[in-house]
Amino acid sequence: QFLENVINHPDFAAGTVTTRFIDTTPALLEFTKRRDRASRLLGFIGDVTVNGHPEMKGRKLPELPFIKPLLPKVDLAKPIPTGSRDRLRALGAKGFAQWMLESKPVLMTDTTLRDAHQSLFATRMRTADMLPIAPFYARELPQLLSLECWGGATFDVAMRFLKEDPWQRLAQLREQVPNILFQMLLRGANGVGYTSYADNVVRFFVKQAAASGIDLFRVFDALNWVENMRVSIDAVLESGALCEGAICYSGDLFDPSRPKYNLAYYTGIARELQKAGVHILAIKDMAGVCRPRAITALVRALKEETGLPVHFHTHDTSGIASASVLAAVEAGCDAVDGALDAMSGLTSQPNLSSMAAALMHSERDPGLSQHALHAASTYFEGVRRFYAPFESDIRAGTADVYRHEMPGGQYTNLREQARSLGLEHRWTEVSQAYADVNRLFGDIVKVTPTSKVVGDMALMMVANDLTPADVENPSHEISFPESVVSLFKGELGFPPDGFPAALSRKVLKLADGVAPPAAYRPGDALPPVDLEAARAQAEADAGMPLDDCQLASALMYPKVARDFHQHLNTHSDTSVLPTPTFFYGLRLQDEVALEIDPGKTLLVSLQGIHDDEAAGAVKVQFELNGQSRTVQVAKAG
Ligand code: 3PY
Ligand code: ZN
Repeated sequence: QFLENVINHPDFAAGTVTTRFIDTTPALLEFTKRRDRASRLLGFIGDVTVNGHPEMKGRKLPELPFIKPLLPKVDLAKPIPTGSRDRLRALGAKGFAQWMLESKPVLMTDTTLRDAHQSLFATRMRTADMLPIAPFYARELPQLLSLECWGGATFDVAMRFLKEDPWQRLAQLREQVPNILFQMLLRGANGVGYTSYADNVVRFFVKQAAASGIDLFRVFDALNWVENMRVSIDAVLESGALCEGAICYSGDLFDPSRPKYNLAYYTGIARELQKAGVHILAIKDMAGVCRPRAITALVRALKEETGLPVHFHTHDTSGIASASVLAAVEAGCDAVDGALDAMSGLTSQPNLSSMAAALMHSERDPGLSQHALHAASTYFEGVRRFYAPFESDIRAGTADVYRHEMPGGQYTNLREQARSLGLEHRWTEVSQAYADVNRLFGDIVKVTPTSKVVGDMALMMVANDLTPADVENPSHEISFPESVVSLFKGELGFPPDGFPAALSRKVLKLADGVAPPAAYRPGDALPPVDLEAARAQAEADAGMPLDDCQLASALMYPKVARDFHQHLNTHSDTSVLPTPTFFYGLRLQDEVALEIDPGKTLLVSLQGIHDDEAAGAVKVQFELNGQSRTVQVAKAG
């Protein structure tokens, strides 16, 4: 092919080339590189077609082919209207917060691209399904406060399971949506991971995220410990982005039997966050247990106490979360979260479009086009079908959430973990164990990563048929999950009242009378990471040079990033595959167009599959841009 390129090149044909022709005509090599990428992609598609996608193993496959998601028409020639991002640029972060306070219309954040799919189908939405609708958002929904599209579990899942680069997703979305704020969820000292990171790693990560296009950081701490949020808050403030300090909601404001989570608890945190310099307060109701009466009291109290704008986030696991959102709006809440119809409800956010409709013609009408919301939702209705195997089989809201208090974003992931341990049929026991573990741990805030620790312990108890009494019994030997030991050592920080002393002693194997660790900030115990040494190591692992964003990935998830880079080396960038091809391969005569570089498209169709019994392999025959190509695929055992 390379020789063919040389021969066919117009300069060569015209006889005007010198001996430096190859060196000075990089397009020749580009073509060869592209061809190499094409072979690697065909290898990947062939493998998935013959052996299935490893992620689909044991799952119920949907009916194929899919109906193509209905993409609303968008006039790309139409100028992009100004939006919240332009306003932030004009006013700066403090001015923007002031504008939020003055805005009569309630401001709305659409979580479809982050929390909604995290909470409905284990964070599996691929970039390929986000990009096509992005220009529509920019042109038809510029009144949105923000698009929550990054952070939380999306960072890890993108690399680990979807084999795509979260930074590339951010850059590609940013290119399409220059006018609406991009919002991310940052787990404070835990970054976008499940452990505590050195302060300089957290700072480095925030710096890259802000430089790559995040405008609004929602920062929380899994134990509501503001001291542990300070490094990330400072890094966000330094970047010039909007800093939203989140208060995680637990318990019930009006339950006299659980006075720990009373109004004074929340207003105290709000005051500390304000002192730390946040521009906005978020009430982060990760499980969806904040009842309408509670949110009314909370919004009023937080606004009165701090004068900061308040942003309410909840989940619809109970089926009645929109009542709380509307109550929040009524109480003067400045901004609220929701997800587009097709991506709302159940463990996801309540329905943004319906809430917007409910507020129409009121003083707080958010001014969003119902027509545009509906069109965008119709697109996601089609997209969601691709991910059916990742959905859990819940059909209705349930008041049970008030008992187990499992975050919506964790629900489908924990069910996934239960499935992989063969415990899915014992899900009711798992959710009861989850509530039991919370009580054993001293009624803690449960949100990533503390919720993962509670989930790990619950799974362990069910797998080993352990009761809460067994766990508490000092003479019943138990092998606690590593994450539980780490929690009790304080590696994720400490709740204000500490962990229960007796259980701490048991988990940490301390002798009677020995005091459990006193509170300390985990970041103080972690030496700064030598970033350039880490880059050298990560580059050696990856077998390629890494930029600052890729280094940030490797700092958060060394092994996941290494595996991801190996995937890139083997298969090239599979994020260019349409989702049905990525997860389900091709069927005979299926044809897909893969844009591997801007304007460079490969047309691939499947022509035949032939068993080569003797070789224990399968020959998969494709047509690639009109030419026949065969790849040999080893048959999985
Ligand atoms: C996350 O940290 O991923 C969450 O969604 C917490 O609610
Ligand atoms: Zn959430």
